[in-house]
Amino acid sequence: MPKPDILQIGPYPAWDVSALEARFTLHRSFEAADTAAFVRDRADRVRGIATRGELGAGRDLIDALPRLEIIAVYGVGIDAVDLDAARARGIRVTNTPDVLTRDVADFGMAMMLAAARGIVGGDAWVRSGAWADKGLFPLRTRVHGKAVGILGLGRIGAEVAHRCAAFDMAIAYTDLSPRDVPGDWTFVDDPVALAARSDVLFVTLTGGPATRGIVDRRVIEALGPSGMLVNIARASTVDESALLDALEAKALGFAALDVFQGEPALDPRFLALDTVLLQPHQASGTVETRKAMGRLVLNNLVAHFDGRPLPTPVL
Ligand code: 8YV
Repeated sequence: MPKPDILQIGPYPAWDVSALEARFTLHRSFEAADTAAFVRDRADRVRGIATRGELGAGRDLIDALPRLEIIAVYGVGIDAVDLDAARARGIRVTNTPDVLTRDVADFGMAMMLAAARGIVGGDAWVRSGAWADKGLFPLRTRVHGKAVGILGLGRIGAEVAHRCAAFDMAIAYTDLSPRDVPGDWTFVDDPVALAARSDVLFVTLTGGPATRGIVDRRVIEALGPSGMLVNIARASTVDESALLDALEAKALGFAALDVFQGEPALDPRFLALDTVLLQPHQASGTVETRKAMGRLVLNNLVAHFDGRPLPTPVL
């Protein structure tokens, strides 16, 4: 049996590439000088797409592949996949839920702690000699005991909330409806009201049209000059120009961000601010989790082409 042809549209670690190549013929479109021509040349063969959460698969790509059967996403977010286009053609879609949840939550906590306590600036203070030259590092803000708001109490949001509980933070959350949670977690049905009562607001929403721009100017202003926004979800959930305006005007205290519109080419206005912590979309980026994500991509593709049930189907 010939190996099925898979279009790989973003980079994976070497261990995933070799595991995939043992079962499939990989066509690495992200390395091609002319991506459209590369895809066109293989359109009559490609039966699967292996993609990444932030890259997904848009309608143009799906339409360009008449033999496409499955899209395997290396990531939990499927907002960049055109699900309508896939559904209309009966194309299966898989993602990598659960395996990354706790790493993403850990990273959100690390961002909050680093931002509040000036960990990155403190390191620079030591390395630059400022400690010896200028003296003590400026005082920063406490985390424990503060009020945290969790915008989106899904798997990742709940893990963030449990971690915040261990830091004695008062927990409130907004979701479509109240969830089955510990008795001292408060449901707040409006994001503006959630932001107004929070010192730290975590964005843990799924991406996509339903959550686009939920963190708007009103939410950001309600969080206020001493508030901190932590986004470990998708940039689309935040009105980024309102966020930049508020940071520049000091109407928002701080933003710790792992995701950006148009990433990796983020808005240069971010770089001029000292009230941001900027991270390269790496919340799930541990060897352990990425290996588990890669295994799920492989296992979903293999199951599909073997005619077995998919381990983690979306469609
Ligand atoms: C990954 C993500 O960094 O899971 C997601 O949706 O955005 C991240 O975990 C990304 O998918 C890797 O491509």
